[in-house]
Amino acid sequence: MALRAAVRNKSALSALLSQLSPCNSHGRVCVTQRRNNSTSPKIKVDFDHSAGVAVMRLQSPPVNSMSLDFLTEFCVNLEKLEMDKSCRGLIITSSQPKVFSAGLDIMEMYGKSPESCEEFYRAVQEMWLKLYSSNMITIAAINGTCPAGGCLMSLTCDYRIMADNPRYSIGLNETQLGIVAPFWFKDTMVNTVGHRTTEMALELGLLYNSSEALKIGLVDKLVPEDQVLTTATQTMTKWLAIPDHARQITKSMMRKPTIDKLTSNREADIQNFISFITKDSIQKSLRVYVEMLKKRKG
Ligand code: CO8
Repeated sequence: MALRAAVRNKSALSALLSQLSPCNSHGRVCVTQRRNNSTSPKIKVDFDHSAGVAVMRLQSPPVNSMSLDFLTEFCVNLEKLEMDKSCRGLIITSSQPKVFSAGLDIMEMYGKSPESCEEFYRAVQEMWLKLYSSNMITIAAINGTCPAGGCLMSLTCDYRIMADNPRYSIGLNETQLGIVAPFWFKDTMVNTVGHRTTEMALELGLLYNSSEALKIGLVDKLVPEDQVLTTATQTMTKWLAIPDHARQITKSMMRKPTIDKLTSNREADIQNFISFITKDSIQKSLRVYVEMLKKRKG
């Protein structure tokens, strides 16, 4: 609960951040949370002080689905790095085999009260607002499949490197679940690949394999899977060579209108989500999709 309150409240956030402890040796700092329960952290951050670059590993088995706890932990860690002026770059990758992130945790949207839906959706907005407006250089090292919310998280970064593997897919596939990508998901994709490609991709809920994703500019580079992280580190060096203030102002100039659009419509967007997701027909679509996932497994 403290984590969740922290995302909503700045002073609670500062108190919580002060509990985050540096550990480890060799000049690297591993930021983990001192938690009162036994749940293992869903996010692991290694901050290399000498390079000024942090690597954030998504480690929420089995598929890094973004639950409320996951998103809250993500935001707290991001805020901590953002406040540390020595951290200039952030690489986001997955510790789970074959999956970067399965997107939003569907179970947070299925059979939940309007209050729970609100808390969850607010956390999704918060993740996007924090990451899209980050002063850090952000690189997604996509080492697995990356649908829906996972795709959004990577699109929100400055640069995307994906494993060259035809079995890995990426895209905003919401319509396949019978749901609609929020306008700021759509805007983030439009800002990356343009209007026409986004229109078709979103209407059809397309998931692209890695080479298709490169072709439409959904990702910037493909490399063999075992080189995703090293390539992200090398790419980071290139971006670090640009003076921070000039790059940050430019990033803000490019992204501010999109960010302002959500900031000024945030409450209406939440109400819209609640009334949509709690509809019987939408709940039925989610149930069918979850059953399909389970059947496919068997
Ligand atoms: N949320 C919750 N549980 C999930 C999710 C998810 N997104 N994805 C998978 N799981 C569960 C599975 O049901 C399964 O559970 P169990 O073990 O209990 O049967 C377990 O995770 C493992 O899944 P798989 O066996 O399917 O694992 P695979 O390695 O075979 O496949 C995939 C991994 C490809 C990621 C596959 O799980 C998959 O396709 N998942 C669904 C991905 C998806 O469609 N996500 C969309 C989520 S919606 C979203 O992100 C944006 C919503 C925007 C808001 C809308 C406003 C209206």
